[in-house]
Amino acid sequence: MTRALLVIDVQNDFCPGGALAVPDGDAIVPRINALMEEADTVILTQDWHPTGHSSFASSHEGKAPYELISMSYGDQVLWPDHCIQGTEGAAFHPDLRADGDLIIRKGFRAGIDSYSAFFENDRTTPTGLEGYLRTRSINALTLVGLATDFCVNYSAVDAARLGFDVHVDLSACRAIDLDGSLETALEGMRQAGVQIFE
Ligand code: VGL
Ligand code: ZN
Repeated sequence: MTRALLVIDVQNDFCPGGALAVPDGDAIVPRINALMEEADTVILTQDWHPTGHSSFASSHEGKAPYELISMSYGDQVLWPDHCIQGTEGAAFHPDLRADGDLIIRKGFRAGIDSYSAFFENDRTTPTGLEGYLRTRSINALTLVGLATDFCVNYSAVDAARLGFDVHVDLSACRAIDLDGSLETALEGMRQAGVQIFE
């Protein structure tokens, strides 16, 4: 098996002090750095939104962050403005050894969000990551990063559906946990065949 490490969205806006801070989000950085040192291939993702992105509550009259709206591609949680292209909030955490082999940016189309590293939230528009992995004969992935219940979850489930052998290392993940979303995510990942390590 040829395994790669997939580091999801370890960006300032998801860390304490950021626009969409995940509790304890920065605590995973040392562990991820150690995992990177051992990995043969490291892929990082970066949430990368234009201003006025449709996943921002501020783009919808009368809507507040964490409300749900219905988009053409399905339900969408509305978020505070975050990870705007080129801003400090969108940069990797300064202590992260962000020297991976590939950086995938996602969520850059104004009208659609992209939690997964593989597909936008319509679950069909590809990011190109699958092709990258296949052409390099990578068939196994270990996922770490932020947030467990959103971007890690969607990426892990898509990877498992695409036939990759998928591990999620929870010691190097942190969750947002909106209304039980962490439990739902863990259950969904297990059902998709993802192996979860505490
Ligand atoms: C994420 C919410 C909005 C994530 C990204 O990285 O989990 N969550 N954008
Ligand atoms: Zn986002």
